[in-house]
Formats: sequence, structure tokens, C-alpha cells
Amino acid sequence: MKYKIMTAEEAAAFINNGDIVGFGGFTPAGSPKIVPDAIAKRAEAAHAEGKEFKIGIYTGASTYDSLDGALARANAVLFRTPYQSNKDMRARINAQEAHYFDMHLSHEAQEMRYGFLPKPKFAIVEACELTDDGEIVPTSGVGILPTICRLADHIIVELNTTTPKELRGMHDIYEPNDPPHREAIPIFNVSDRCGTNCIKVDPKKILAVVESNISNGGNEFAPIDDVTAKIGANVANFLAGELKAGRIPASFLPIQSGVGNIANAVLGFLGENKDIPPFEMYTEVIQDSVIKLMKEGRVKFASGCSLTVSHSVLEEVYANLDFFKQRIVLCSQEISNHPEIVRRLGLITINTALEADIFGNVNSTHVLGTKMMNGIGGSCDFTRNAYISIFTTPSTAKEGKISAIVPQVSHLDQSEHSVKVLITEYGVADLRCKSPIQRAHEIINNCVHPDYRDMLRRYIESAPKAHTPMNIYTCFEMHKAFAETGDMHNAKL
Ligand code: 0RQ
Repeated sequence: MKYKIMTAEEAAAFINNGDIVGFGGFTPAGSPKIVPDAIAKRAEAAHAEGKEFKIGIYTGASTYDSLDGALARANAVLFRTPYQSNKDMRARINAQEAHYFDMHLSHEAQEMRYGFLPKPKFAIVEACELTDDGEIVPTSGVGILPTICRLADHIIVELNTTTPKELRGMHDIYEPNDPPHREAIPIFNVSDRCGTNCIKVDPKKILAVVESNISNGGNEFAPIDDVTAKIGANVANFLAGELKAGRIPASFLPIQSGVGNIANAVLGFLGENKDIPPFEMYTEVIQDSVIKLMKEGRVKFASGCSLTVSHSVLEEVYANLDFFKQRIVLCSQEISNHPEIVRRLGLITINTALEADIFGNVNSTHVLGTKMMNGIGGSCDFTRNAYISIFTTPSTAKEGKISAIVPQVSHLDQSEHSVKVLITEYGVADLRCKSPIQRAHEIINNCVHPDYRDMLRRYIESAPKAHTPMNIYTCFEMHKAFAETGDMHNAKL
């Protein structure tokens, strides 16, 4: 290879205080794993000498701990966008020690190109293959990799030796032109491809190649508990009913599903429900349950921007690449989350709320209105443009002391205009074609935990009669009760 092979420490030495770095990958999949940790150590050494050392960080979404975790622990974060889910990064963000702006994932790459976000000086990306003429083949996650490689002055490649080079062919890399020259993105079916199987860069930009041998596989998913199982069954039964009623075409529509255990479990239930025909996925993260359903013939094809699967499942995919390369495509998040494609393909979107209100507004990001959890991720990209948008949540949190359904959300991510269906373990609230007061009764009767139903009914009765019966004096009484007594049951409503 004609590039300079370096240690992570040697490569990290190029990065200085104030630099802006774009990292490839999406979730731990494809996230660079050893250079970020070496940058964190550089920051710690600088801080020990009383010098400033912080960098601006762009990623696709959440990352491996050695990126967000290490840089947060080293207090080396100038700014951070668009999504994270690391406890140490979260702590820095909530202490106002790292400036975080939460962005729609489909917007990030174009906002860099438009100049709304400062240009990254460095791109640090994970690859399974790098050719002498500058072809970079990503590993199991793409994220913003095509755009940062093009915009950055310098590229550092982590060549991951645990990923087979034969993964080439699973990716579809396409970067749209910017307005006024943007054209239709030619994806008309989930399995369509419109780009190349690698990213092509000027080889002169490649500063260093660092070998890494850390797997992209994650932890196993948690076993399904009773609440999650009921939510999963409610989603599957609702969609089977829509199919029967003719509101979803008989061939079904592609599914987008969010991150985490609930999303993984919901998909499992969809797959098991034999009233639902084999289906396709057009989504951000392809999780374990998709791979299982693919082997069973229940998922026909999945297009996403990462294989966010457990270690054993990733090994299985790599061992059967002939099978999976015919059924999976990995693209950038600009394409996996693109509103044009989401609307055209007619996605059924399933995402998770932290809190929803009785009118159908949803908060997925801010715990009790103030503390950042993870970020909106792609949830708004999908929800706003869905064929039908579903939000799921357990009806309560913190051993029942928090009701996930409140009079008024304490922070707004999705408005009542975009959320069509809300589902908890108690049932389904179908919000379509309903006024705010009708939605309030639908949600209270079908989704709210029984402990909190009468409280929320009293709240509506206390509100002035108006199109949206909101009582501005008491709409945060449940939050106030939790802040003061640690239990929303004590709300004075
Ligand atoms: O707290 O961790 O201290 O126990 O919030 O809640 O029920 O474990 O839910 O892990 O599925 O995450 C919305 C955060 C849900 C996630 C969110 C507390 C609860 C627990 C987590 P503990 P659960 P999950 C596209 C889709 C936004 C991005 C998105 C998310 C913790 O799904 O980040 O949708 N979504 N992307 O106890 C206070 C409440 C609470 C509460 C729960 N009402 N008040 N705390 N908790 N409800 C894909 C991508 O973008 C990658």
C-alpha cells in the first residue's frame, strides 16, 4: 500500500486544539475505534500542562465508547452534533461543558455542504478496504462518510481487519447535488441502488492508515419483558388491522424502525404475525431481529445506513455474505433518511417517545424538559414524511412514578400534526381524523396507565373550553410533583 501506516498515537498527533473532525460510521458500526481514543489521550496530556485542547465533532449518530466516551471523559469536546447516546458525553452536555446541537440526521451532510456548519478539517473513517487509487470501502456503518471525505482537507483511515473485504458490494454511495442543481434521487423501490460501491477520494488527501482489530458487533439485546411484548403485539395487531381494512396495500409497505430494545422487539412481533406478509425495511439501523427475519424469509430486503447488530449476528452476516449481499444495502444517512424517498416509498415508521401529551405531541429527547437523553436522530425525518407514523412508549417510567403521558410535553420534538398513532402496553390510540379533545380521550382511554387516567380527565375538565383544552396554570403539575416529591401520583390535579 502506498500510504503511510501509522500507530493511532502518530495519527492523532495531526489533530490540534480547535480542529473540526468528521467521523465516519453510524452507531458503533463503522465508528473509528482507536484514533479517537488516542486524540483523547492527547487532550489529557495537554490539559495536564494547562493547555486548551478541545475539538469539534461530527458523527453519523452514536458511536463506539472510545469516541464519544473517551473524548467526553477527557473534556475534549468543543461542539458535538447530531446524535449521541453515551453516558459520559450526556453528562458533559448537560453540564454545559460540551455544546451539543441536536439535528435531523438527514440534514447534517447537506448543512456541511451549504456552509451552515463549519467544514471539517479532518475525516477519520473506518474502512474494510482502501485501494492505492483512493477507493474507500466502509465497514458496517456509513453515516456521513461520503461528505466528510469530500469536504475534509485530510483523511485518516482506520483499516478494520475484522471486516472482510468482500463486504464491498453491500454499499450504495450517492451524494446529491446541492440546490439549485438537485435532481430527483432515483430510488423507487427499497432494493434500488443509485450510487457506487465505495467512496472515491484523492489519494493525496490520505494522511495516514491505522490498523484496528476491534469488532463492529455490539452487545446482545435485552430479553423481551412483559411490557415490551405487549407493545410489540399491539403494533403488529394494529398494522394487521390496517391491512385488513385496506388502508395499507395488500403487498404491505416498507418498515422503518427506531433504535433500542423496544424497536428490536416490535420488529420481532411484526415478523411473527402471519397476517402480515413478508415485508421490506427502509430504515437507519438494521438490528438483530431484521437478520433473523431475513433468514426466515419474513423480511425480504433491508436498506439502511448501518448494521447495528450484536457480535454473534455480525459474524453470521460476514460468514454468509453471498446471501446477505443480495438482501441488504448500506447507504449514507442522507439517503436512508431522505424525506423525498420516505414519502415516495410510503414508509410505516415506528419510533419511541420518552413522553407524549394527551394531544399527540411527542418528546423523545429531553428528560423532564431539560436534560438531553440522546437526540432526535432520524425520528423526525421519518415521522413527518411517513405513510403512517407510530410512536411507542411504556405507559410509565421509574417504577410507575412517571407517567409517560402528561397534559403537555415538557419539550417538543414531534408535533400533533405528524404523530398519527400512539401505542403503549395498554393499547392503541389512533389519532387520525380526530380533534384535540377527541385525541385526548382516545389517548387517556387506550394508552395511559390506569393510575393516571382520572388525573388526566380532571385536567381536561379544568381547562377552559377551547379547541385545544389546555390549562396554562396546571399543565406542568405532573412534572412539578415529580420534581418536588419524586412521584407524579402526587400531582395536584
Ligand atoms: O432511564 O436508563 O435511567 O433507566 O429514559 O428509556 O424505556 O429504556 O427506552 O432505551 O428505548 O430509549 C426515546 C431515549 C427511548 C430512544 C429513547 C427514562 C427511562 C430510562 C430510557 P434509565 P427506555 P429506550 C431513528 C430513531 C430518539 C431517536 C430516535 C431515543 C431511559 O428511543 O433516543 O427515535 N429516541 N431515533 O427510565 C423521564 C420520562 C421517561 C424517562 C423514559 N417520561 N421521563 N425519564 N425515561 N421515559 C434511529 C436513530 O436515530 C439512530
